Amino acid sequence: LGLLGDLRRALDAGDVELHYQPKVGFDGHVEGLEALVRWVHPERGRVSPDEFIAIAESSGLMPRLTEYVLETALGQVAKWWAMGLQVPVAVNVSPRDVHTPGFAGSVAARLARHGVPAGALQLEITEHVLLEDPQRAADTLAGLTGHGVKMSLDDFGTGYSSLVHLRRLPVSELKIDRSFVARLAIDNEDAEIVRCTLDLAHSLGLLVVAEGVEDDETWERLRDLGCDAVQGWLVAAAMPPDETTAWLRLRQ
Ligand code: G
Ligand code: G
Ligand code: MN
Ligand code: NA
Repeated sequence: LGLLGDLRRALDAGDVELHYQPKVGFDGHVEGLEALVRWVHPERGRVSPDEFIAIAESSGLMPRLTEYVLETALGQVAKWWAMGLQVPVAVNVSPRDVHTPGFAGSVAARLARHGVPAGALQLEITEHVLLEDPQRAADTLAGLTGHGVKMSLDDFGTGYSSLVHLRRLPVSELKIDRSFVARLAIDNEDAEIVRCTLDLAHSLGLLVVAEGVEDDETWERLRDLGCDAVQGWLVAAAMPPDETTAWLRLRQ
């Protein structure tokens, strides 16, 4: 209970940070960055996003958190674009956000206010977005892509998406969940799941990002399987904004 009030106050005070984790192609090209929220509680220290996001979801604070993350990320994107570091930034949004009336319009208004082109923003959604009201979700996603915002399907493989749903959704990227990527090099079944997911996604014209790549062998297997990009500690963990700026400069 105390944690909810503390989180609300931290959002009001601007004490919640965003770190940024790169997505890179196999030639080293930076495809984008994912914003990941970080909160250091004054007494408890670092609180896991899994913990406080669950609290925000169940308490109705999620819209406020998403608004905060979008504002902070777009402010940062505007700075990077002004510096010539023109890399798209992905923001995670919850299923609840996508079902909030007016969400697509509010994102478009925020982009305009920050003077950021829509192509600089990507939104990552999980398959769970489809559970509640698939038609409403599809309508909101169509609204967002209509404004030029790119959609990415996160944690793929952990939910209940059928091929039918995937085909109907206006997403341009699919992220294979790290639970399948982690043991790819040693587990034949996981390797087969990744191979099939790549086939499916490519046949639908989607770009595929593998999450949680930690070693060279996994990187090589993914490259050989025709994966498009990777994200993981092998490349970089999520970094604070200044460190991300330095990292991007080195890559240019
Ligand atoms: O690195 P990590 O511990 O950051 O993230 C844990 C989980 O929290 C992941 O499932 C990630 O997608 C989610 N997450 C991180 N940042 C955000 C955010 O800003 N919004 C939402 N909705 N989820 C986030
Ligand atoms: O659900 P989502 O994919 O948004 O979650 C991203 C989470 O995965 C974040 O918590 C991030 O810190 C974590 N993560 C990113 N790269 C790696 C990695 O290479 N290994 C592991 N174990 N976790 C990672
Ligand atoms: Mn994500
Ligand atoms: Na994710």
